[in-house]
Amino acid sequence: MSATPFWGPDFDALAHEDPEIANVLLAELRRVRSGLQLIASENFTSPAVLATLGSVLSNKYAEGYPGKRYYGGCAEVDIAENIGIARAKELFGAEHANLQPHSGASANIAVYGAFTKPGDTILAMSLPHGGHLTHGSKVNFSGKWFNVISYGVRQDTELIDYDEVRALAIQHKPKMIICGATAYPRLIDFAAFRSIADEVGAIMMVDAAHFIGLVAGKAIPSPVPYADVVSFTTHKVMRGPRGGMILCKSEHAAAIDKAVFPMMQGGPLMQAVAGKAVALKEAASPEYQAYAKQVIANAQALSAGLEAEGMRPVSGGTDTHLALIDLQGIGVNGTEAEARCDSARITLNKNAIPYDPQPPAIASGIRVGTPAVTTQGMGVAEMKNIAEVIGQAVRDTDGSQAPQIAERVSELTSRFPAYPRP
Ligand code: DSN
Repeated sequence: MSATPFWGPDFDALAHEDPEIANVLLAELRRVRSGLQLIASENFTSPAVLATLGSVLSNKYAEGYPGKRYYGGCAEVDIAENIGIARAKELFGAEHANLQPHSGASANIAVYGAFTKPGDTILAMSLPHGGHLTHGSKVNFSGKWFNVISYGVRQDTELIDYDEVRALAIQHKPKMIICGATAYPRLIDFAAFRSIADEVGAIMMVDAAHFIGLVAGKAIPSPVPYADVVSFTTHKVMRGPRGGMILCKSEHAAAIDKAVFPMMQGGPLMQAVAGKAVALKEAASPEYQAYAKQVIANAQALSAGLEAEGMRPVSGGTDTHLALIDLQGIGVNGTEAEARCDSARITLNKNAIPYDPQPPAIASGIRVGTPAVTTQGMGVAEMKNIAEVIGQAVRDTDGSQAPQIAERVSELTSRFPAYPRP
């Protein structure tokens, strides 16, 4: 299909009209091309997805749902949203899909809105053990408006303590039980959560933001058959636009749709809804399935490589796209490690580890993820190199090694460029 007369992303127009912001775009492109992006929640979305995000769909108000909008002129965006909904249901085997949440946090607020009211009891994983802000943190709406009971991981295994989850559920009778995490490297036993939820009559919500891309690629088991509702973001392993999505059983469809709009949001971002549709098509391909498997193989190789460098993987390794690394054994904290890696153009984040003696702003660990480097085409051999350069960087107390480490990083990124030039 011809690109003309398409009115799409026009960098020259931006550079002419607003060189300051154009320079930010260029500098960010240079940054990601010249360094290693190991933030577990980031990825490089495809040019096709980027094209939808920079399109005229950004202009359209479309409050409501396809065929039931509060604005005229929605015929074209209806097509995009209907295609996206159909693709989501097909890819995940879901009974209902809502593509409108602006983000993962927005999706979660909508789930709370559909199933609970302020003051209700919620059972969710604690943030210091790998949960998420919206799972009951005191500084978040969830912790302020709900009676949150938290479960965590066992100190000896660093795995979710399902006995504790069950005991807390029986004791507190939560309205909703949430599973899903941001810094838990292992698979979650959805059948166990279903059984606990059934035992106490709770709604089972899975926040699958981190791992839904691995589910889409059929690389790990799906929560969809077990959960009442599954919320997630579309920009992590899934490689779509920044945004949220919700899947649920048919019986909850009306409640979820009403909670997303009009309870929690107004007009959807139709450029993002269309971008989600594109990403869902990409995620249904055999190439994406191979990618999802490689993401895990790479995370396992990176985790093992970091262990060989003297850093301890929490829970002994990973089944997913991320590893949580305890740095206490090498006498470095998470903040120091993050800054030292940054100086060598390795981007990762400090992260609390379970039972962390340090406050979250310092943290004893780092979290590394492989979605972005795998999109660049790197494999297990490169993960060994990356583990070595991280090992060098975190011990580089005075920054004297940074240029030499950055040189090794450049060697890798030049062989596997992000957004290669055509
Ligand atoms: N902030 C995201 C992450 O990095 O895991 C989760 O929302």
